Amino acid sequence: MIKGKIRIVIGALLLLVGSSLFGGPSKQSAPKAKETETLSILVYIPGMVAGSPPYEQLVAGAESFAAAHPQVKTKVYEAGFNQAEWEEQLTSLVASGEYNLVLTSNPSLPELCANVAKKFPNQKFIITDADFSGNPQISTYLFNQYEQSLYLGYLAGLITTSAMEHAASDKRIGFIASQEYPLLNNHMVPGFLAGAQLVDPEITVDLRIIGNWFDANKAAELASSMITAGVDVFAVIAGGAAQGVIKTAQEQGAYLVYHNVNAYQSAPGIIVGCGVMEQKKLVEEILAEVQAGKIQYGSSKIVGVKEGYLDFIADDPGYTNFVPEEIRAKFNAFMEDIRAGRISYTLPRL
Ligand code: RBF
Repeated sequence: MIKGKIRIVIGALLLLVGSSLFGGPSKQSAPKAKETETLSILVYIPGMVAGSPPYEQLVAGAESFAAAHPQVKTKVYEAGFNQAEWEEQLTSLVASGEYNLVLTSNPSLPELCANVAKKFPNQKFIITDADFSGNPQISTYLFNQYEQSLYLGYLAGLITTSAMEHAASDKRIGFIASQEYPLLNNHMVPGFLAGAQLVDPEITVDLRIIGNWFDANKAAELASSMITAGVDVFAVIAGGAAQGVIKTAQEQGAYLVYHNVNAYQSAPGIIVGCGVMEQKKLVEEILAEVQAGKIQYGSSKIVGVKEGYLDFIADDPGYTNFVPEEIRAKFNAFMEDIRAGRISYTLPRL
């Protein structure tokens, strides 16, 4: 008994000594030099923040990091929806020389940043939701959207073949997107179809393009004509325009499975499955690495479910109250297989 206690005390002492030796919390340890330097970050939003979950989370991550680190300053710049102006806007912001780092997010940004980088060889760029390597000024992080689309497609497949209230008999699910780009065409739509076809190979995906990231009326019209054509479950990647799809689904009776964010409460019984993309967490971690001087430029990293940056929200009443037990059991088992790496697939090239 006493021997046991002595062991515990010695163990605790060793832990204390160890933690101060190996950089654990200790009153004497001075902050690392890097952490006292000012870090000025331009959070460059290619669009508008409101209504776009990836951008809302990008800003939230940068601002929460800055709030916890007084020497970190952030400036959020909303570039708006005219993509033809983005490069010029970014060039003049970088030309001010005010920012140590440009932090931005979307798959079209690497080429644009590479062009700006050529003119400003000391400027560093971090781009999430993008895949680009080989430029020593740029670091990228890609969410595995094939994987998220695969499991949301599997849920859509279970629903479209079910007896749920709004399920139709056509085995047709829908994907409404703002514009076509490689991540959408090569990862998200194929993943969504592949997931649904794991349930039933006869399921097809009806893909429609809005043409911009803000027109909710156009999105609503597309959704309406798709429902008439037999679509009963939608995925939507459309920023603020997604509201039009949600409204039409509520009015005419159809379901949505939602990428990236918990949206159950905005349409209970209609939005019946939500994925999550941990962009806020990723940004906080990246900025900690930047500040510690550990960030690798020139490289690209892909993150998904296994790494803890994508998942599905299965404990929300928007899911548990509206999706029948039988479907949830099948879907939850599939999600477990995804988490454990038991679902094999080849990630298509972008
Ligand atoms: N997603 C949004 O939520 N809002 C946007 O305004 C937006 N604009 C985009 C513009 C371009 C040119 C591209 C390629 C993607 C855009 N995305 C936008 C998509 C976003 O970056 C991401 O790929 C999807 O949301 C899937 O996670």
